[in-house]
Amino acid sequence: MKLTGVELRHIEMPLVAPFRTSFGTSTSRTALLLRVVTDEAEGWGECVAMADPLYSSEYVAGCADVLRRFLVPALTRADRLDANAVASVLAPFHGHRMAKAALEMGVLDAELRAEGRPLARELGAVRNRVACGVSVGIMDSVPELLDSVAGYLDAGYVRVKLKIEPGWDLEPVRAVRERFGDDVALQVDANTAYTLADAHHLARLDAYDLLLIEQPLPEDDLLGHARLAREIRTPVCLDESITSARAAVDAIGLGACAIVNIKPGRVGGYLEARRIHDVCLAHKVPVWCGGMLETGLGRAANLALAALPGFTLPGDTSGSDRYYRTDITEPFIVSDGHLSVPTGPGIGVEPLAAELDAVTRHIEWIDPAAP
Ligand code: OSB
Ligand code: MG
Repeated sequence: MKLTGVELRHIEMPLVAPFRTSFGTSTSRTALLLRVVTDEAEGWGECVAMADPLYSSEYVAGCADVLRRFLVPALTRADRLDANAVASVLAPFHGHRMAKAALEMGVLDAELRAEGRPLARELGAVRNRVACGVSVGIMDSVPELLDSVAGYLDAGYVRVKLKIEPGWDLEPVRAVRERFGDDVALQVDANTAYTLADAHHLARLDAYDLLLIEQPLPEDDLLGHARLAREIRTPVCLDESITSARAAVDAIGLGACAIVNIKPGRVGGYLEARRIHDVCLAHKVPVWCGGMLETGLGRAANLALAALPGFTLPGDTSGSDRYYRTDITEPFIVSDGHLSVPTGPGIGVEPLAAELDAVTRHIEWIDPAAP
């Protein structure tokens, strides 16, 4: 396969409700989509970076820059391109995992479409549907949170994740337990908002029988997580810290986590995500698929990944209507608490032309022949 060029689409999609985390509030999703054009087929990639570098160091405009300046030109110079080679061709460029993941996703989708093979089968899926959890943002008040959680439970979500930060942790967790009972599968995500000095405070969450606490401490603080894990009973799960399969092995070896959230964008792509799955399975560490408020394109690919055998916990991949009034693909609809894994070639879905155009702010053709 030979790369002909890449169309970068800068999109903006309004969220159905503001989404607040410990690092900020989003009212719309700004993202980059890549239409990867090869001599054999076209594929779609979605870049999960957000408009601002608040979740991690990457951000939309930075991803667009590194893609047009370095990543796409490097791939274009490779004359026999396949998805398995993308990461090694891009390896000389440090970091920029979300940008690399988007490009690899597009190449993988093109290659699989050319061969008529579904991504789920390629990755090693063992399920045709995936259990859905939902990530619930920080709210202005507890009653507002309870209304929101009630709606998601009514919609069939099988697991609830509450975003927490200092000042919004014990109280919302206690209220959700009191209102909905001990049977609700409940977990929390701090997005790095605490320090080890908060260990005593976080130990008070032990009373609520949570499935896990996600990323309480800074991204680079593996030792801190290992120490915290010895002071609390709630299992520690890492998100931001797990940037590669090597980071996962280190974190598990240090006792920094008992569970891993796998996000393909954060780790440089679906192929590295599968390697993380494999090492976690070998260490008997359960994994689940995280989310980055993806469009239907990223959602389709995440479902393929979440169908692998080690994904034994419900993930954050929710139905389209939890995020967007109108998705850019046929909407994903939660049924009986599950989403179906796409079965068509590649990621198995296509953008709907009118819906895609309606959210497109800018289109840029990265011409590999340009100097
Ligand atoms: O930390 O898991 C996170 C969304 C954006 C950035 C980071 C995170 C999240 C979520 C929502 O929790 C996941 C989703 O529903 O896509
Ligand atoms: Mg998280």
